[in-house]
Amino acid sequence: MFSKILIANRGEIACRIIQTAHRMGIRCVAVYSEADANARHVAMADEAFHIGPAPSSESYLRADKIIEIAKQSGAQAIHPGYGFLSENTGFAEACEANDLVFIGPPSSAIAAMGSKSAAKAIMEKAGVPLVPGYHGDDQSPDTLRKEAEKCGFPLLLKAVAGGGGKGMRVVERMEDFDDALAAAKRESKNAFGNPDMLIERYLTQPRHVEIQVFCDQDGNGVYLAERDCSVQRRHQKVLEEAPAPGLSEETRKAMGEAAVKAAQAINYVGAGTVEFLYDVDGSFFFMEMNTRLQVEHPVTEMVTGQDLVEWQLKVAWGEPLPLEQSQVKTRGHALEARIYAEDPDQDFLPATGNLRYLSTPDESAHVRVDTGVTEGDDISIHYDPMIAKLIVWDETRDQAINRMVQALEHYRIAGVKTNIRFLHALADAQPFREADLTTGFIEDHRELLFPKSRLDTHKALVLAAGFVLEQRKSREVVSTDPWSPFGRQNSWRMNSEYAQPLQLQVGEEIHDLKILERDDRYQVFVGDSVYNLTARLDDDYMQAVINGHRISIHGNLHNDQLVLFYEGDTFNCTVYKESYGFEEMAGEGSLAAPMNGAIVAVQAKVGDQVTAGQTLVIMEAMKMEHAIKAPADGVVTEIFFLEGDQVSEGAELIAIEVEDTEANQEEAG
Ligand code: MV4
Repeated sequence: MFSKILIANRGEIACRIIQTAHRMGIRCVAVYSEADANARHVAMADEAFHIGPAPSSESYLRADKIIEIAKQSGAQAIHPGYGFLSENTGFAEACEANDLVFIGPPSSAIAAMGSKSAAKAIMEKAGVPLVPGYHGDDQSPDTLRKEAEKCGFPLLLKAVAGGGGKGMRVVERMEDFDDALAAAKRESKNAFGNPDMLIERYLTQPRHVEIQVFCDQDGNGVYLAERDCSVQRRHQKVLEEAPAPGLSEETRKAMGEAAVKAAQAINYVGAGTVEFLYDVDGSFFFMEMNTRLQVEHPVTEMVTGQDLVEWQLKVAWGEPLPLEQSQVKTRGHALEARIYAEDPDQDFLPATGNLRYLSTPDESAHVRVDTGVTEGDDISIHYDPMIAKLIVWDETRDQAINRMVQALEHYRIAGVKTNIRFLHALADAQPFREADLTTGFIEDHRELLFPKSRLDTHKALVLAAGFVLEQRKSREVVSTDPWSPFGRQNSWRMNSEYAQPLQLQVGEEIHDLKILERDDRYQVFVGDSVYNLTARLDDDYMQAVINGHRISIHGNLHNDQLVLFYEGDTFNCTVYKESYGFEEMAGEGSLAAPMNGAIVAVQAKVGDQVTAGQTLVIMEAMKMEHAIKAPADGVVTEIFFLEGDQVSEGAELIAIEVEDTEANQEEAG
């Protein structure tokens, strides 16, 4: 077996590969870009080499540098992971030319699947079912028109050079064909430098079912069950599972055998995936072959009990396949959810930021977390926004779904927007439980996937108040002067009892709360309602009782940003400075940027008299505007930024000299 390999990748897949390699006693060399100097994959590796600046084109795609490092470090093989150089024929060849084993198929097999029409021709010859249509070289409009008539409508024009959903166009009737063809050719010429098209009958309700195949260097091949990856968004997989619900044993076997034939037709070696369109009537058709280990491979591992990276290493070393077909067994059901840094409420706009709080579900035989990040890491614009893969297993699909729902509730992230709540709604949606799967699942069930919060606003505000007060108490510095009015920072006089105001901003809305505290019990006034609250905070875990209803939640308060986690949902609010205490407000006031963003407007100038709550600056971050308000009455003494400037979280924006007025005294002390 190899004694040392290089991993030409980053993130979760680099970590995943290192984990198995280490278990097998293999040393691992990592490579990293400037942005990844402290990344988890670098920390896990035995040694690591810096390969360039953050952009992948200057780092993880630098085949030349990577090969040089492999040779210099004494690595015998390179594992490319997925993405980056994994399906690059030039890289596979360069490895070979430098006496390095490429842990993947021969470059000829990668090349054979590069063209859709060539791939279809190979598959047709091998007897793998194809969607009826045309994949010939004659691209004259007349021929294509005749083929379209033969195929029938609706049909799909696919770019020969396309892939992953790019360069496709549905044509509903012959009258539209000429225009659609011209447009599709133009697009494909621009996008891929090749205008050639193939024609297929358009399946309107297909599922994406793919077979995991493996071949060794002696030409033996097996399939390791299938995965259903129908739940996608813009050709990005979101939820994957194994086995595919409702697939008959005969179909599974036929599909598996077709996939092995497909792989053997191109002299495949290693891990590969043959994707099929699976139609409502149970028929299936070859779609594409992916010549790499895939993101969703863990669901196959969970149901087969096999380690696919171990298989890859063994096959690359020249060993035969660990199992024969008859020995491949599956048990139970596995699901994988991809946790992305993105904002589902803003059309899944990729999100960036710092993972200031990260708590993952406990791992067990039922729950697995594949990730490349740790708390405190930045999610940058440079790479794929996937934060982690959450994988669960149980005896039945229904139980596995329950596991997934629960595990998502235990996956807590603050600092970066994620799709966790969306995944929670998806996994818990009735049509998903009923395995009503098609590639249109997300579009067809939008109304279920963006649910209203499970917490009513008042309860959330009361919990937020409890969290803020309890955390403040736990961090309170006891004043050395027993007579100081600040000996208890959180005490204010109101109606002759000790009370304090607390301002919480949720979205655009500011909520003014008043809190009375007596013997470790609080009375929280929100609007016209009063809530009795007791709360106990243990680090990030709060047990609260609100009017007799016990609620246990986790939370994170960082500067003035509070996030509460509740049943897979988050409640976010800004805690206003003035409630921090008079001491902090006295003399020089300050206003800090609550997040990275741009200054959109400055609504005050030096010397202005401003009043508490008045908007002074408007910031924009992630396409949302945020008002920065005066914490107290005072005079603006300095403005540190201009409109249009970019500022980072915590940067002081404006200085205010707070007046020692009646109003401020009333507010604060
Ligand atoms: C299709 C199809 C319907 N009919 N081909 C999309 C990605 C590319 N690999 C092939 N794709 C499709 N090909 C025929 N003849 C529907 C899709 C398709 C799809 C396939 C799998 C998963 C998600 C999808 C989403 C939209 C369309």
